[in-house]
Amino acid sequence: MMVLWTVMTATAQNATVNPCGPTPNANQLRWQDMEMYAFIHYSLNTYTDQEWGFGNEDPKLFNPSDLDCRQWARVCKQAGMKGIIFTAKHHCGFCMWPSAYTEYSVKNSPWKDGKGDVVRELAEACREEGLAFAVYLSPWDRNHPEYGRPAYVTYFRNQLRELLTNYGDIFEVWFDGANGGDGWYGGANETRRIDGKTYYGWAETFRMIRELQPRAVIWNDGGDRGDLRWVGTEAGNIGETNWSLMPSKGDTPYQMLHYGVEDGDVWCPGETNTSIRPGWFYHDAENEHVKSLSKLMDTYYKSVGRNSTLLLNFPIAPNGRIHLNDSLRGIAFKKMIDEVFVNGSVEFRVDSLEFATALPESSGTAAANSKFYTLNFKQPTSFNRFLAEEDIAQGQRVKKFSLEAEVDGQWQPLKDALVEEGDGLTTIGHRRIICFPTVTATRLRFKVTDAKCEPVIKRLGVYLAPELTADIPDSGEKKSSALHIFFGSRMQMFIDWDTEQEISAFRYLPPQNGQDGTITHYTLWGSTNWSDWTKLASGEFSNIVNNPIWQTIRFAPTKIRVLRFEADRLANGTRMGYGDIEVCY
Ligand code: FUL
Repeated sequence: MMVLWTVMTATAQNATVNPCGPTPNANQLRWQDMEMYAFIHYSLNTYTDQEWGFGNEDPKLFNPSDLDCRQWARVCKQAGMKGIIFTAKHHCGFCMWPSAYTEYSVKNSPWKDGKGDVVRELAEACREEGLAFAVYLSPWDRNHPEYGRPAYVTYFRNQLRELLTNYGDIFEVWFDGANGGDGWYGGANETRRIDGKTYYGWAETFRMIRELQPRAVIWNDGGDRGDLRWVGTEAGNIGETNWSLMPSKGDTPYQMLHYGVEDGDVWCPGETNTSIRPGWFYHDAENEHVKSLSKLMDTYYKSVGRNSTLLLNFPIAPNGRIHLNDSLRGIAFKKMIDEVFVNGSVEFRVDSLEFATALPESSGTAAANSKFYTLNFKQPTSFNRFLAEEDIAQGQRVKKFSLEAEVDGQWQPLKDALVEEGDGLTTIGHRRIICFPTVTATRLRFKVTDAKCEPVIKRLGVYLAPELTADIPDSGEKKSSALHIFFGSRMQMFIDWDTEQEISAFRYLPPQNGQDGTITHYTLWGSTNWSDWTKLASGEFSNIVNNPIWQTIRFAPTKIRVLRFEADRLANGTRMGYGDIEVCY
């Protein structure tokens, strides 16, 4: 009897719950529509070649020769970014604005004789360029003596109040979840552990943000649920099944962050954050590793194309500007997005059928929760991208769909080529983009086969994206990952192929974290059979220790199946090392 009562009570309560699931609020809708916005990482780390400062770095190191926030804003705008989130304070605690609550800020740097304020300059530059502005304020502070104690939380909120009152509208507040433990902490030089969920008193901090910046969204992964969530990785992708829902309480393991939760009880969409280069901060050694256009497009499809926003980081170089390699690549990225989604747009006429009969009998889904669209092309038309958007103001309703192209009178199923398992045709949300090899078809069928309740499809699109050719410099990932490399001895490396290759150059990047294993003198051999070896080149890598950049050895094009690279002399250490290797064909 008791059990029955409980069930009945639950049903009665559920009757008031929206069967289509939670919906976004106005701030979340506005934020989602921004689609892409930039992160800017800039701090003392830029001058110490670090990713995380310890908190004892000298403020005098901050002295850019040419700091130009307008250049940042212009580059970001041309790269298609709708706003900028700035690291006002990173983990090292150094404040990029002259906070009244600490001496550890730009006011004690030589830049502008201590009278400068990077946050102000950037907020103004964003306003001039029509970009939204936002702040990253690291909760972890490796400089502050009181970190870990209640006094620091007051300090943190005081700083937040400065940022939220003195710099105009803020569209997002970003609280990094990292709490590494050790730090300088006013000279204590110790490890301090806190509980990220309870220490910072998020509820009170959120209340303050709502009061001071009622239109801002809150990013948080360290405690109370914010308005949006991290996606569990900084690699630049979110799950192909990405629900903008989360449980309102409890821990958020990777699976939840990456895929969202279909039955979550709060709207908490994913924001995909990644950097245009390997690190978040600028490092000279990464100038050749700015992500390729194909990598950036892949990131776009795996973030914006998967119901997420993209937060793309541009680090600032020591001179105070975005490096040319990053700005050119960022601008090329936006051009390529337009090339696909503006110039590559394919015309069609759509027939929509809210069908009962057309439903596959096996689906078992209520007809009202299914929809069936046929996209008709005037003549056989080539395309390789499909886009669908739900009206998320009414919730994220679609669970599953199918796609079929009519090629030479035959219907062929299409699948998402960017997923490894299954067809990837799950959930839509704000925007879903499906990539597949080019097909030439007369019609395309899009069926919503399962949904929480009646799907509300806002937009459909079909596009022909250009092939990204190999001559677009690829970096971000190691070039050597495409090679089969193994060592014959401490001073001898082999690279072999299944078939003969005509090669014309060999490139060597020395180890980037110190000199150990850096080769100063080399000999390069080639063979087609492992027994007869031809010397391709030998010589010296000049100045490689002081300037450990890519070295290129060119020679007459030669057909080989195996390459032998010998270290004749090392700068340091007893074993040859490398940062990366490339072979040019
Ligand atoms: C991480 C931080 O530790 C990195 O330094 C960077 O700021 C990134 C955006 O978030 O958790």
